[in-house]
Amino acid sequence: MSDETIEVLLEEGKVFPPPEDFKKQAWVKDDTIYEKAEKDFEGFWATFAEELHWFKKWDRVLEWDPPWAKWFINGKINVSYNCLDRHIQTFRKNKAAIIWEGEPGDIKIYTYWDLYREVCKFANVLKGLGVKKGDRVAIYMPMVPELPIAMLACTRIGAPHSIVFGGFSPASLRDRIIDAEAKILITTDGGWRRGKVVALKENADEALRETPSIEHVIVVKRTENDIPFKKGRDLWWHELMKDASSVCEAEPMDAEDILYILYTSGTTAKPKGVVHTTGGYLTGVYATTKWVFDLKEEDTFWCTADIGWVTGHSYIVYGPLALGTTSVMFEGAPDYPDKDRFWGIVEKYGVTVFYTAPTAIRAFMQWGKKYPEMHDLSTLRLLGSVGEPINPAAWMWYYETIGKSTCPIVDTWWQTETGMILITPLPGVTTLKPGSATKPFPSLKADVVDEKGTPVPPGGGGYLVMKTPWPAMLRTLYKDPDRYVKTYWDRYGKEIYFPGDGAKKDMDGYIWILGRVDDVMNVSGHRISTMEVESALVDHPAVAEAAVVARPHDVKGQGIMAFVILKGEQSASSELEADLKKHVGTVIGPIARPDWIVFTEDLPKTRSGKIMRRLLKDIAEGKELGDTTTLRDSSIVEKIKDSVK
Ligand code: 7RM
Repeated sequence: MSDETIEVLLEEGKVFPPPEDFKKQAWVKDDTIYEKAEKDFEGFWATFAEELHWFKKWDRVLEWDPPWAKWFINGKINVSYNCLDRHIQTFRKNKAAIIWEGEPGDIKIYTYWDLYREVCKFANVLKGLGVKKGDRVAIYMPMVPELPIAMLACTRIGAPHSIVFGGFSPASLRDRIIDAEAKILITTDGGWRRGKVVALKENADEALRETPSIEHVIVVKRTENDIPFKKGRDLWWHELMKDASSVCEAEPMDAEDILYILYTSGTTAKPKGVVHTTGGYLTGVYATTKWVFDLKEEDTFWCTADIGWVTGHSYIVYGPLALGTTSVMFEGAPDYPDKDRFWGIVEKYGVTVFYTAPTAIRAFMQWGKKYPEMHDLSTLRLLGSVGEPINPAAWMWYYETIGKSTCPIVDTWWQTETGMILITPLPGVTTLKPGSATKPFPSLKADVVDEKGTPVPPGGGGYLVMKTPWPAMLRTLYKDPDRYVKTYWDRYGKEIYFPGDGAKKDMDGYIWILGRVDDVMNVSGHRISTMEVESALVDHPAVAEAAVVARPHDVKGQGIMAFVILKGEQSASSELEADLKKHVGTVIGPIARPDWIVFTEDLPKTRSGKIMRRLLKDIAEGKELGDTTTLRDSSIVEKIKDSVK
C-alpha cells in the first residue's frame, strides 16, 4: 500500500528542448524571467497591463483578501477599445482581425477597421433597444462572425454577455437566461452542422416560453430556413444594422466591472455562473496569448474551439484581438465534407500557430496520416493542446505528423474558472515532456498536495492547487458567493485554490495533470488515476482511444474497466483483449492491469469533447444512467450499455 494520495505509475519518456531557431525569435528566451516575476509579482503583471490602453490608470495592482481578489484597483478600461480602437490608430487598421470560414466554404475576412465599424453599429443597436451598462445579454449562436461582433459590442457598452454554446438544449438555455436575468437574446435562424441545419431559433423559442426577463430576440440570418418569428419581440439583425451609426464611444469600465458570465456545468447540480471581470481578465489573456503562443505581428493564429466555451472567449476573441493578431474562426466540423478539412484551412490561410484539443488529436490519429499529408502544413511553427490530459502517444503523433518534428507543443492547463492559461510551457525556454503541462506561467505558484494540504515529494501524486491569485481568476459565482467559497477555496484554507484536478509532480518539478479527482480509482488500496491507464492503452498500436473507470471487484474493492476504441483497420478479439491487458501491465505495472475490456465504437463525450467517465461508471456498475443531457450524442451510452455484461 502506498501513502501517496494518487500513485504515480507511468514512466516518463523523451524530452524536447526548444529548437534553437525557435528560441532565437521567441518573446521569452531567457528562463530567469521565472525568478524575476516571482520577486516582483505585481510589477510583472503591471508591465502587461501597461501594454493595454487605460482611460485611467489603476492605483494599485492587487487587493487580495482571500478568497476575494480585485485587480487594478480604480483603473478604467474598455475591452472593445483595446481589441479595436487601439489598432485602427495604427498600421493594423487594414490588417485581418478575423478570417472566418463557414462550413459550406463561404469566407469572410474582417479587417480591424471592418470589425470596429460592425461592433460600433451593433453597440448602437443594443443601446437603441434599451440595453444599458450592467444589463445582461444572452447569446446562443453558432460560429458566425456576428458572434464576436456581438461580444465586442456588449463589452463596448458595458453589458456583460452570457454565451450559451449553440449545441445546448432549450432547457440549458432557459436555465442560464433565468439565472442571469438577461434582457436580450441574440441567436440565428440556424447553424450548419455537417450539411444539416441545427434549429437554433426553434430551440430558443422553446427556452423563451419561461424566461420573462427577455424583452427582445435579435436573429441573425445564417441558414435562411423558415423560422417562427414573434412580432414585436423578434428582430432581424440585418434590419437593425441597416441604419445603425458606426460611431459609438467605448464606455470606460471599472477594472472590476463584470465582463461576462460563463456557465459551467457541475457534475449534477445547477450550473455555476463563473464571473469574469474586465481589467484583470484582459491583462491575463493578453499576457498568455502573447507569451504562450509566442504571437508576433505576422502570425495567423487558429484556435479550433467553439466560442461558446471559455477557450474560444479567451483565445479566439479577447486575447488575440487585444494583441492585434489575425485570428482564424471556423464554423464547421473537422470531418466535413472530408477528414482533411482542418488541414485544408491551415494551408489556405497559412496558419502559423494552431491550438486544439486532445480529443480532436486522437480522432485525427484514428483517421490516419493520409489526411494531413494531403496538405502543405509548412507554415506551422507552434502547436497547442488544451481541454484534457494529452497522452504521450497522441503528443508524439501531433508533434511528428502535424508539426513535422519542428514545432514545439504547448500543453496548456486551465479552466473556465481560471479564465487564462495557468500551467504551460513557454515555447522558447521550456524543455517539453510529452504529457506534461510543465510549469505555472511566470509569477504564479502551483503545487501538488495530499489530503491535508502538505506538498507531495517530487515524484508523488495528489491534488493540484494554485497558491497565488492571478489576474483573470473568477471573482465569484453569479449570485452565489457561498458556492464560490465552498467549491474552490474551502479545502485547504482560503488562500489556496482547489481546481478539482489530480496531478503529479516529477523529479524536475514538472506538473502532470491526471484528470478530475472524481475519476481516481482505488484498486486494492492503490489510488490510481484513470488517465494513466488510458494513456498506456493508447500507447498500444491497435488502440485509437480509451476511457477507464472503476467497477466493484470482489477481491480488489475496485477493479479496472477499460472502454477501448480500436483503430480503423483493427478488429476486436480475445487475443487482442489479452494483449492489451498485458501491455498495460508491462507499461505501468501489474496493479494497473485492466480486469475488463469493452470494445466500443464511440465514447460518451461532453459537447466540448471531454470523456464523461461518470456515465461509463454507471454502466460498469449496472446502475441507472445519470444525467445524459450534457452529452454530445446520448445514443452512445445505450449502445455501450448493451455490450457490457
Ligand atoms: C480550458 C478548459 C477544465 C478542465 C480542467 C482539467 C481539464 C484542461 C488541460 C486539462 C490536462 C490540460 N476549460 N484540462 N486543460 N487537463 N491537461 N492541458 O478546458 O473549464 O472546460 O475544463 O479540463 O480537468 O479542470 S474547462
